[in-house]
Amino acid sequence: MKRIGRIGAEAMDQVEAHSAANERMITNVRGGQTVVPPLSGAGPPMSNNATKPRTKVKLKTERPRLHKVILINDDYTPREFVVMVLKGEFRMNEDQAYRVMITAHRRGACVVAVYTKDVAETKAARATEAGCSQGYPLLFTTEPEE
Ligand code: TYC
Repeated sequence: MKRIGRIGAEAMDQVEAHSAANERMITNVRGGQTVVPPLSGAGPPMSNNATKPRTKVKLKTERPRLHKVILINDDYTPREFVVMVLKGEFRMNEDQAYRVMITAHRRGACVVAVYTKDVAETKAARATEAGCSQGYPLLFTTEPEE
């Protein structure tokens, strides 16, 4: 009985020690990190460094990359038709549409506008189809902006 009692007491000490540590751990869980703070004597009084995350997490929200719609010149599509398509698909007035058309005509290509990838591709496809449906080789392409 006496022997059993002594072993029992040791076992109880161990249980005490473990549960005390567990309790300290459980009460110090912060942001997924479990930190057991020093029991005493380390650091200035009331400093809570051990429970604070050591690194700041800066959340970055990146804006979606924009894509250019580019008008390509050709020798067949009538100027007025290009202007009409630009006005219809890209919300341009006569003046803006004419400038874009004449720039593509003179230089070979002209950036029409920038949009998110989806919108750019849809508008380029619709505008190209508008020419195609009338038998013109009018072409709008897209490419990501740097
Ligand atoms: N070059 C064409 C012409 O002279 C007009 C035109 C301009 C066609 C721009 C396409 O992207 C274009 N009729």
